[in-house]
Amino acid sequence: MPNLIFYQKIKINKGEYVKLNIFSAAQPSGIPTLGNYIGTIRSWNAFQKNYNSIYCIADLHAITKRQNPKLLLKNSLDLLSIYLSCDIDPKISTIFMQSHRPEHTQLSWMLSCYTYFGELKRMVQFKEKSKNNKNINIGLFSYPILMASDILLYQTHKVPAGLDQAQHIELSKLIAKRFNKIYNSNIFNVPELIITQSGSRIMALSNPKKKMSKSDKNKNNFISLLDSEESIIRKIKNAQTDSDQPPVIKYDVIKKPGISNLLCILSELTGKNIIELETYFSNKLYRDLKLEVIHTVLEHIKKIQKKYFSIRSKEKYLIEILQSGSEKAKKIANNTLSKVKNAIGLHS
Ligand code: AQP
Repeated sequence: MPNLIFYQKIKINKGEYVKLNIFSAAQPSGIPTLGNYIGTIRSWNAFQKNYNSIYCIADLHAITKRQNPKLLLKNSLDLLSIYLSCDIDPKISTIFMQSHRPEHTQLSWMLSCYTYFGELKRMVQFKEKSKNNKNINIGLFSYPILMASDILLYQTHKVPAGLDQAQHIELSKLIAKRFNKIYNSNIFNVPELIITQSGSRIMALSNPKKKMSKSDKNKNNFISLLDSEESIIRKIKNAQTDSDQPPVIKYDVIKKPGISNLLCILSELTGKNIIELETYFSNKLYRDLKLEVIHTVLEHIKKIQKKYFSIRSKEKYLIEILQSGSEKAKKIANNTLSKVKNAIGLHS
């Protein structure tokens, strides 16, 4: 985790320090990819030591795409097991399922009355996800408001997420500031995005101009954290590069997107910076770069998988984690929601 900037504490009155709040989430829309891992999940374990950490399984976000009803709970427990295998400790962090806390959808409705149509229309992720999609539902469109609600409910200071979420986090900040200003209050903390230094947008292996996504129909485009060793080797060996002669291993996302993606993966996982890697691979072949990426990816994924399979079989334990996480989340969520309702003039 050498690439992350840490802001550990906040100063409050009379020299007393308190921990900052972190919120992050992933959707149970499939097994997380190497992109999800590098972009965010990998950092959560280190954050939990220094922050009040809240990690959510965003099942309500996942239903913006049709999910198999028989698989949604299974996928959520798979995702929880991945969190635990990445060393998120439920005794330290709050881990819960989004749909278990009704405050998220309640706040989302309220905040949708403070968000403008034009603001949502500008969201790049909506444009990308609605392309070639016959099911362009309103949930897909208003997704960023639910995400803002997730973040703002927990008085979040920092949101570790991939660069693809930057625009959504900017919107969350805008909504928080707008709400605070209208009611002349500090009801919401204004959150900040934390990203890794190299930008942490891992691209699809066979098409490095688009993002690596767990629900990509072409399975060769992503490495799932539960892929077999053979399949990881095959996917990386077949990753798109280019036909430069002699081969040039240089970071250039426009002219060399495939090579840049492999360098980015390697840099993120080893902590070595891109320039260092370029120097190391000068005069080497693309094959050499791929072998190094394979070796490094396997090292990380094998560790996760070793823990995953022993945790995943303990279903009762997993359900208990979610129940107790939901109770912990409830206290903070209720507190914020009451303040919002009071400010608006809604009384129970
Ligand atoms: N390719 C990526 N590179 C770096 N970070 C990424 N993230 C997603 N893809 C990449 C980050 O992973 C976190 C969890 O993402 P998510 O599950 O909430 O949803 P997503 O961003 O829509 O991820 P996918 O894999 O593309 O899911 P599907 O295919 O279901 O839409 C976020 O912090 C995200 O930034």
